[in-house]
Amino acid sequence: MEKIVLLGGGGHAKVLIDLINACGSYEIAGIVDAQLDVGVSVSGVTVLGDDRILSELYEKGLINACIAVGSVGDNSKRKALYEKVKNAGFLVPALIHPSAVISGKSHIREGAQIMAGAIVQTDSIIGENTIVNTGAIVEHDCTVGKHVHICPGAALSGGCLIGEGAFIGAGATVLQGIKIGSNSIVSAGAVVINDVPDNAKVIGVPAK
Ligand code: JB3
Repeated sequence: MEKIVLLGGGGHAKVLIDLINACGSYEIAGIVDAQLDVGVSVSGVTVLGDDRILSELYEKGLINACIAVGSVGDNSKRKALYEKVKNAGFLVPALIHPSAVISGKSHIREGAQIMAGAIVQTDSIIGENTIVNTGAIVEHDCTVGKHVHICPGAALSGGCLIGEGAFIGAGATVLQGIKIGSNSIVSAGAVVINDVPDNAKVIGVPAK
């Protein structure tokens, strides 16, 4: 079984450890995380060191990486880590929980993370390094860009366009055909009925 290293050893990492173990597709070699002591166990996975050891791991043949740092509002850290490991030659496989429902006509790009109970419907695209978190719904014909976070329980109706780096908060709803600009934030529980420009933040019902 191929090995994979996780970047980050916090709450998001624990969810991913559970996902990877449920999939049985990779053996988790360990975690790199500067804030955790070497040898500490996170959900049974050992901390190996910090990001400085990634090149050494790669040279030893560990070529798969997982961006296990989550995001709350700002996806730039995830984007930076993804680009860093890609530039170092790592593969960043898409990870899909076995309980997720993924249409055979959807497209899940490299590094995307589809958590337990999530649904991705037909003809939708999930961009590189994007999280579709627990129980989130991406309806038909959506295009979700790179480095996006669709938080737990959020729902995108049909035909939505989500820009790179956008953050769709927990339980938010985006109506049919709505465009959410890049790096914008839709707050938890918001109901979006109009397009949102780049770098904006909207809250409430209806979202403003
Ligand atoms: O809301 C949900 C369902 N999950 C949240 C997730 C999406 O984001 C979760 O509740 C948290 O809000 C957050 O999870 P995350 O990122 O695991 O948060 P935290 O528990 O703070 O752990 C982040 C870990 O990443 C810390 O141990 C940091 O030291 C580590 N970290 C930060 N920057 C890094 C880096 N690790 C590496 N390897 N490299 C970094 O640059």
